[in-house]
Amino acid sequence: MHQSPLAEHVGVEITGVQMASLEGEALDALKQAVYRNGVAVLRDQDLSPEQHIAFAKRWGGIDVNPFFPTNSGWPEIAEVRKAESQKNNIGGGWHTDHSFDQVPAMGSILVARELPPEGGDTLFSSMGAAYDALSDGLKQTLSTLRAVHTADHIYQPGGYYSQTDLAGEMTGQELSTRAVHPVIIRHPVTGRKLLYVNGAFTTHFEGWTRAESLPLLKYLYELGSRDEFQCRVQWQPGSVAIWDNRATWHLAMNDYHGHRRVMHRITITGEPIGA
Ligand SMILES: O=C(O)CCC(=O)C(=O)O
Ligand SMILES: [Fe+2]
Repeated sequence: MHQSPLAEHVGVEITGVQMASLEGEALDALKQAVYRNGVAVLRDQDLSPEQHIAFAKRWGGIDVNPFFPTNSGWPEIAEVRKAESQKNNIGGGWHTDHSFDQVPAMGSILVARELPPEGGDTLFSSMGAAYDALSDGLKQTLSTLRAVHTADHIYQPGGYYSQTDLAGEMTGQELSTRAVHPVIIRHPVTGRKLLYVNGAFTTHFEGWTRAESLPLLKYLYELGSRDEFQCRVQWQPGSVAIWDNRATWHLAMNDYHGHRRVMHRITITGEPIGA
């Protein structure tokens, strides 16, 4: 297995690996690469949906996302799709998946299925680097805070995603999501300290009003999205990205209007997170 960094703080490209047959020590090495680099990109994988599911099961449990269309034909696979006629995309703002769950998903395995002729890259940002860049004073203050996360404003009828491909799935759905997490968490495997708020799902600090929380949250959202903490994944047919939701944010670029893009996502079960 050969690893080469995608950027200074986040992302690694891995070659010399076929995921379909990966197990044992080689699988453990790939897991470590994901935990330490936040996201790993593997090229030329030619993974069938069945192999995608089997790989995810070898990694750990699968979280089936109740919000996404499962019209890929496999209930374990969420189809992340933008049609030619759509304007908004899924994941178009900086976020980390499932932070609104009290035990958030570990991460996802995203397989490129249909790509636009150009564009449609995915950006990742390092929450370890964002934490490290804080002053000692702000680190200290944030270490005493917890934040509330919800997805109700996004997934409920009339929410932001009603303009994406998820719309049909969401109609009439009564969903309420809420979790409270420390603002600074420790990575459950590496022990690295990480900033754990995100602009999509974190609404306020526990015990603070939203108005009081917003200025500081906005500062943290700006910090976390600085160019120097990012890497860019350019998809090719056969590309697969595996990311860690605790260690990174991600953003799907929405710069290919008029073209279709289809990705297959499997979300891997996580473990309790804490300070
Ligand atoms: O389509 C992408 O590149 C990523 C979309 C996203 O946010 C996700 O699958 O979690
Ligand atoms: Fe996402």
